[in-house]
Amino acid sequence: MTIDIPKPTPADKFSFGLWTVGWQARDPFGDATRAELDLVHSLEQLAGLGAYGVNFHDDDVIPFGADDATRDAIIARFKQGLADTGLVVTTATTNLFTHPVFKDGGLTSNSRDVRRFAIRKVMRNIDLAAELGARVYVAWGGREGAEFQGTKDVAAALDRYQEAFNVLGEYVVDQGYDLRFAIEPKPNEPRGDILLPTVGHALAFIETLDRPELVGVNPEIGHEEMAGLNAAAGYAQALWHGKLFHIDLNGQNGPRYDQDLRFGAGNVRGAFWVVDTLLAGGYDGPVHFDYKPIRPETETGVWVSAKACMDNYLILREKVKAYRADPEVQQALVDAALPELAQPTLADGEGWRELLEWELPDPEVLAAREVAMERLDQLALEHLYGVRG
Ligand SMILES: [Mn+2]
Repeated sequence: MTIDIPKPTPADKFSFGLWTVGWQARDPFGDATRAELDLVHSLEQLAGLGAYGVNFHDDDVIPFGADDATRDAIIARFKQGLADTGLVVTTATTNLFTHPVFKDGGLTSNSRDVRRFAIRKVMRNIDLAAELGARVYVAWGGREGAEFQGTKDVAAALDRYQEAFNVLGEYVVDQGYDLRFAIEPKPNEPRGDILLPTVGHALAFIETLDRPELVGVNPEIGHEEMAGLNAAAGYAQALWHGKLFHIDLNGQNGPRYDQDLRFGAGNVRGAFWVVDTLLAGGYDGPVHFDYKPIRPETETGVWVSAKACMDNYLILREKVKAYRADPEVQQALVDAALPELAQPTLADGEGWRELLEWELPDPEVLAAREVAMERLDQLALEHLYGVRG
């Protein structure tokens, strides 16, 4: 049985980090297995596959420390590449992790000079992001953390993190940029423990900022699963808070090193529920892939895997829609009391006093009620396995 996979369209808003396809596959144990990809070549390939946009770290485009003339020439070529391919810059971010200056973090380094240097680096790339039309500025603080508890005062580091987001928020407002920040949580790697390790930590932190409305989250499936969490549940809560500003889709097989597999590889069932959650929650931002083509592949595999990320999203989207449209599923949702969960627990005008007047039901009868949840979940699996459509 062959099912036609829909073709990507601009309305799908598929975007890729330039560092994803551009990863030369250097890892802690081995050298690069792939040559550096030319920036414009990457844009042409991604556009040819049906992508809508790209996301970049400053250093993906402009080498760290490049002089102004070099920088200007690269930016001009990048802009021409965007114009020629029709790709848009949806998102940008700052590399505060590769250069040894950031060996103990950027915005929360113990070194005050490093923190000041890091904020300046972010400000400079925010200017470029705004110039290129990015609407989201991702902040992944991979080096913001420690290996040993005693070497980082977490409370002081959070003070400095807060200070950094406050000054950067002020910068964006003062410059009149239409740009919002999205914090990307990760529990560990490259640091032993990273600050703001999960969506929940980040959401709580955001509410302490001067301009919480400017800051949301960018949950990555793999990062949540590294922490043993259900990524879809994190996306759902971020949506509930109105804080899902950006998404990083990829694949992971449980708590281990950050695999960054192509989207849909890894935890397939989890990927199905992430897509369902995004559709149900009305997420309308970039559908962004942050993955790494596996190290043994040549450039051929790079483009195969980039296409596969989009294909897998489109396949899962079809399956999720078929699941939600299936009359048996709709009945099973009723049988499992999902519509009842959507009802407020107290009626209009009721408070605790009225609740005290309510005649208590027999708890033994309630305890014995049918929940019909196995049936509902099996229907989802049958859609995912492809025996219903
Ligand atoms: Mn990752």
